[in-house]
Amino acid sequence: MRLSRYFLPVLKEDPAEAAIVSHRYMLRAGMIKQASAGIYSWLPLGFKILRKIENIVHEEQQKAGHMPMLMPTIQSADLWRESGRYEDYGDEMLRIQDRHGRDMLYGPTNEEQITDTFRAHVNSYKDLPLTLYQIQWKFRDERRPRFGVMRGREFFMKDGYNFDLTKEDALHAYNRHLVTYLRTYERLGLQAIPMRADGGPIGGDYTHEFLVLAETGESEVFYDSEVTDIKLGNRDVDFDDKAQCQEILEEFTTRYARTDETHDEAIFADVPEERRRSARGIEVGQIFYFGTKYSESMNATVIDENQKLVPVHMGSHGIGVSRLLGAIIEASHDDKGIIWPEGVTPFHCGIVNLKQGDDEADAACEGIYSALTKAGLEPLYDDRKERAGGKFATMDLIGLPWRITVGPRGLKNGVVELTSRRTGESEEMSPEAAIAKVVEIYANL
Ligand code: 5CA
Repeated sequence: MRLSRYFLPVLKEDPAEAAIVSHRYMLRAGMIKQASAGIYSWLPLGFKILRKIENIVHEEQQKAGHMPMLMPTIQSADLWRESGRYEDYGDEMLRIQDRHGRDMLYGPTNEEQITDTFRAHVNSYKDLPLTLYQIQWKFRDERRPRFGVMRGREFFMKDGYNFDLTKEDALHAYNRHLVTYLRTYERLGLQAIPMRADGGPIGGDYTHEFLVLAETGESEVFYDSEVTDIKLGNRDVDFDDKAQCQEILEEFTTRYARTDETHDEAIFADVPEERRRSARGIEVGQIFYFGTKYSESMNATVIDENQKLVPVHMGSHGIGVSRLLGAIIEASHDDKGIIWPEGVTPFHCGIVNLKQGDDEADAACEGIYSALTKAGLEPLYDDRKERAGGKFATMDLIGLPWRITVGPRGLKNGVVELTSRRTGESEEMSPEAAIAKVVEIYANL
């Protein structure tokens, strides 16, 4: 992409309404535009990152055998009356009437809708286990939408639902989700710690939230500092192996880590004092096992091996996909702007031409641009007739992890400059060497 043709409405000034850094940078970098309180348009740069995160979420779900589908955003109130949640959900639910006076709602989550799909098509234990998921917009009429995409009213969520014959199988589905979530967050360059939490309006008392530690987080959390040393890494996981998934769950959840909803001072006191931490965190996901809560009220039953009709065991599992953009920025930025991890960066490498219009500099930039493109990467070439300072400021703000700077002076010596956004370190090398290095960085991801 050439910046001269891209829609990147960068703001020079800090927007007054943005109280935290991620919101400020998302507005300044032209990623989002507020449409109304807690509701945003996603401009090309923001949309590109949203799609990248979405793709990583899809990949990790499908590795575990979970099947993507898509449900509507507008749901019938009658389904929610069956489960009893139509009244229970309260003011967060956006209630709508259609032209025939029928009660509808904009889905804040989809347990009822998926249970209705399940009961229409599945009757036998032979069709289990089954895990379906979607990535779809949700609406919750939050009392205090704030911090941009962090607490939106309209937001993008991955929501997955498992259907199992037994509690044991459903807990295996829970463990599978825990493992896929850990992997997903690690690929996004985040450490998200699973913590015991509260079921809230979804229900169930067995639930973990995934928290990214950040001062601006909305949740108060308490944990044993040892939990921050554990990584999933690239270990091989067999998602059919119940014992292995259970072991991973235990590895990540045995040490004390709880949100304030379930925090227990007496148990926390058993953690050695030097490892006791309290901090703030951003909730980027939550997994639930709630047994037969929905299947009983909505008659989602199957015939078991003994020809007996039994309600299925269920859980639901959510990732805040749009919130993740904010969480990544909170975890990865400096005073000049965003620093995208390589796994989600909107463009792989920036190319800055210090003297647009200089034949040699233009030709070198074009050469780098086409070589990176041919290697399957997406560079962003700042080909505007701007001053170098302005070009650097834009690149730093939008946070591409790598930048190649090309100018007539360097070219005289046969070199360009390759700069890491994270460390700020620059290295001079031939254009070919810079291209090869960038290609190698992404090949190793
Ligand atoms: N049905 C379950 C799991 S599919 C569910 O709705 N869980 S949830 O309520 O915990 O939401 C899942 C994730 O969505 C949360 O962990 C959070 O990361 C994200 N989320 C929730 N509310 C908002 C909001 N107002 N703005 C942005 N993201 C949100």
